[in-house]
Amino acid sequence: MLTKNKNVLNWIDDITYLCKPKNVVWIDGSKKQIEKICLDSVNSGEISPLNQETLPNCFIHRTAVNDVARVEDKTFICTKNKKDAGITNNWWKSSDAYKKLSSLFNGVMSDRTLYVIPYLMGPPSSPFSKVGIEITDSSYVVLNMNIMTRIGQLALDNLGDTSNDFVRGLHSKASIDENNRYICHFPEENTIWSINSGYGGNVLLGKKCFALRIASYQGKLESWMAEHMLILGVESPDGDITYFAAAFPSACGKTNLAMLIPPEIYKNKGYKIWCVGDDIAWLRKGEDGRLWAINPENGFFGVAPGTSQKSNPNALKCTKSNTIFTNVVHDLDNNSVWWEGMETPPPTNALDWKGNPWTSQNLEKGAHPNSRFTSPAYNCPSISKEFNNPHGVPISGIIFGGRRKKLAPLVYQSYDWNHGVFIGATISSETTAAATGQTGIVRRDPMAMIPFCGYDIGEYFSHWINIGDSLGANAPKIFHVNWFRTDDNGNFIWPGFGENMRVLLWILNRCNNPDSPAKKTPIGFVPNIEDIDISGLDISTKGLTDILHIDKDLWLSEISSIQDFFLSIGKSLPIELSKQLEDLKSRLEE
Ligand code: OXD
Ligand code: MN
Repeated sequence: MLTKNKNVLNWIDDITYLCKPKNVVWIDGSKKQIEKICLDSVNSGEISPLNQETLPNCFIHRTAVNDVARVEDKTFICTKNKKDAGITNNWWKSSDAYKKLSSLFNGVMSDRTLYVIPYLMGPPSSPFSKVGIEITDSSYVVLNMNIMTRIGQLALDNLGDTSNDFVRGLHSKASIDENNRYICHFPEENTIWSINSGYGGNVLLGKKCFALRIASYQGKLESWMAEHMLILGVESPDGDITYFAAAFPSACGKTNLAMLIPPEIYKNKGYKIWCVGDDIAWLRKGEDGRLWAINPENGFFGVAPGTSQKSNPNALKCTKSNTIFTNVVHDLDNNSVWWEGMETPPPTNALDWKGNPWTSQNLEKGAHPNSRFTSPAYNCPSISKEFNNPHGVPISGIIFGGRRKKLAPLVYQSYDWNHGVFIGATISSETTAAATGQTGIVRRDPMAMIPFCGYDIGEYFSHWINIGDSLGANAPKIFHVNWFRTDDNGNFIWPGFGENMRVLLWILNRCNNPDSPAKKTPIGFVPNIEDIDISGLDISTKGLTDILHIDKDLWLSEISSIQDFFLSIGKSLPIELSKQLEDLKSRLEE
């Protein structure tokens, strides 16, 4: 037995009674056990081994064709009262959800193994870290959780013999029936039930389900924050490292920024970028009064298409060993993988993500646009030395980002914390062709948390304001970036990728030296043209002037769109944010 903890054992007994598995396997986290589960998964066809010389310990998996992404319309926050879920979540009364899902889970594992996966989110013995236990009938989930979290005995040791503070996650693939697919969160009971999916975001319960939805609610109760943020450190030539956390809606290049490699001219001066995390940050006030952050995960669940030597060489390196690929192209000649956006030519003898013979002549894409790699954090060449530090890293700046063709300038800084909360609360992106049929629609995605905030979004904004109050003068500075401004022909003006380093350096200076240059504008502090180094770049001074320009008329029309969004939130919208909106309006009208 791995634990004496009665809270754990009684719960496992209850779930075993409900799901009636053929047998029960506790995951201890040992190499030997994982190797055996890998072998069993290969034998059952769940995964296939890739070329073990070029891609050691790498495997490929295909999900069901109807099961390739997070299902937001089937994702529920289940509470006693509707108002506690707020307007941005699907709500289900918790007693009704348990009733429906209990009938679906009843006997669902009768011909299967039930795996018990104890896991730890965060470094061992860290005040930030939390324990979860996931019960699943999927060996693919076991193998992915082994990469994404710290699993096994160490998690139970962190929990101890008496604590009841662990998240109870139950998952079954059942029959992958999309009509009975439900991803249910019960924040009031630290519980997650997920059924009829095998896709990562719905079934690796430590990630979005626990580390964001449940954790955001825990954070509100316990005075900390769970955010959809990357964490990176910028090392200056003198060896000082300044840390930032950054939130972007999907398809805005979060993993690319987290693993950025500085352009030659900065590398030669001695600048380095260290990656602490690419998706989730848990933040809390430290003993020194500053805001500290950890990455609760232990790996990357990255989108494969578009990951290339140009966009993200470090991510590409992450995928060279100990990686599970899901829904990518299987190159049969080399027994390796390929996806759209890779620089190497497409394979000529290959299977697409559905398992059908495929060549690049085919009209359909070979890899699913949401195909993924699951790679351990230690594979990342730029992983931070502080990755496992139980105290985390001190955050000097928070960066929000969106995708707007004309509105938001390349970068700007808020006047203060509450103004920064307003900027985060009103993050917006124009939809891309890849995401929906209709392009250019403006979507609000506050703090990039729309699909992930486990409670009422207005209360979540109040929580942000309260955290700022408690940090006072130690609060990180808050910025907004937009890499996506276009010229009159619709071409991106800013080169992006590694060159975003140039913007990070302005941000860095603003954090470390309050007198560093900036221009005060109605929307916040914006760099002067000469404050962003464009030497060696294919961008003119006019181009830079354009992307730093603030078009007052556009901003005034944005005000009414923000007003509509705020109205939709209802009574829980904090007064501080309505005040920020009024102040912005009057500054623009001045
Ligand atoms: C992710 C997401 O998978 O945000 O990280 O959807
Ligand atoms: Mn994400």
